[in-house]
Amino acid sequence: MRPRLSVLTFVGSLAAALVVALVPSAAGTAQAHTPTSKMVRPTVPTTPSVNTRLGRKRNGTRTFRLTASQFTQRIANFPIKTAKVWGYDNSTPGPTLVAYEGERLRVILSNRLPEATTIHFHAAGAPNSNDGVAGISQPKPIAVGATYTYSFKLRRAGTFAYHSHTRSAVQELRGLDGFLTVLPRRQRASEKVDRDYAMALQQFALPEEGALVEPFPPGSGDFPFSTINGKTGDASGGTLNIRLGDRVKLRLYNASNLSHSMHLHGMPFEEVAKNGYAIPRSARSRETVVNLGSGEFVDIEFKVTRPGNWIFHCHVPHHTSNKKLDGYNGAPVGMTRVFHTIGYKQVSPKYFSFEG
Ligand SMILES: [Cu+2]
Repeated sequence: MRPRLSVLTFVGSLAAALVVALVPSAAGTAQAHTPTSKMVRPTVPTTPSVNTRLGRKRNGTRTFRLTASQFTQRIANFPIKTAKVWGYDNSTPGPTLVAYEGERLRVILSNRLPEATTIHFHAAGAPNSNDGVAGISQPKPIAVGATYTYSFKLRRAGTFAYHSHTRSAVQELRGLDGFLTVLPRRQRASEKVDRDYAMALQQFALPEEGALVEPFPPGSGDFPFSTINGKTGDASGGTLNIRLGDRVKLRLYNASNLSHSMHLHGMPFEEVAKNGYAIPRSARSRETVVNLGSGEFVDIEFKVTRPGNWIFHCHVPHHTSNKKLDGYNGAPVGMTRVFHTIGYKQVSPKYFSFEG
């Protein structure tokens, strides 16, 4: 598509009519006070600690192959390191699938779990035949060892998910979920972000090092390991590095059993989309905390206006500890990430190597 500028011009002093004209960008006149409508390709999101897949595109269909299985994942540095989880391609959350509006999505799932499963594509507009609800829209779930193909058209852009819809209480809470992000082919340059991060909120209970995740822990809602993208803050590997002036998007997905009040330090943000639909600009406001109930999605955006090491964390106090324990010198762990503005002093590496 050819880049264009919208030019607002006052025509005639009597009429003072407002005329919106489209001219080639080469003309370059009188655009200083007008919003640009130049169209650009959107930033492809990254999912810290998790792979991003663009799949294989052929004749308008984008194909992804996934294998569901049980495996061991590093989720924390203390007081345990690893858990047996269920996920896709040896990752929980599974790889982030990135596709573009208007494409046909094809997902070929191989089931190497110890039990039958299905995939549901949350809020992505699948027809009922591909809705993946065991016993209802998919009467026969995918048997152990079998392969099954889902396919449907992605009619609109948004932040969505894929997750098991078979024995959800067990399979989702053991980790069978991931992002499906559908991007517009082009967007206004003024709406493009510099950084685009996807963050899945999960919680795990397990009795001991390396144990299988327990979906029904004793006590009500006692999930002692709260994670973003399958890792507590201490095990996240380092800061997320951003620059002053950047516009940053966070795509949040609550894949856990409980609600999370996500709070950003240092700068306000705006909710720009909720549960797969954009929020019009006129309805946005500055915020510092956003609560996500189970299964909710919120895209937030902020402009990096202040240098520092700013944490982004769940404000439920229990969710910033690892099984009731704090991090290095009392730092928050659990459902926490650290944004570092490049050029500012570094966070102590001891935060990321602390083992209790
Ligand atoms: Cu929380």
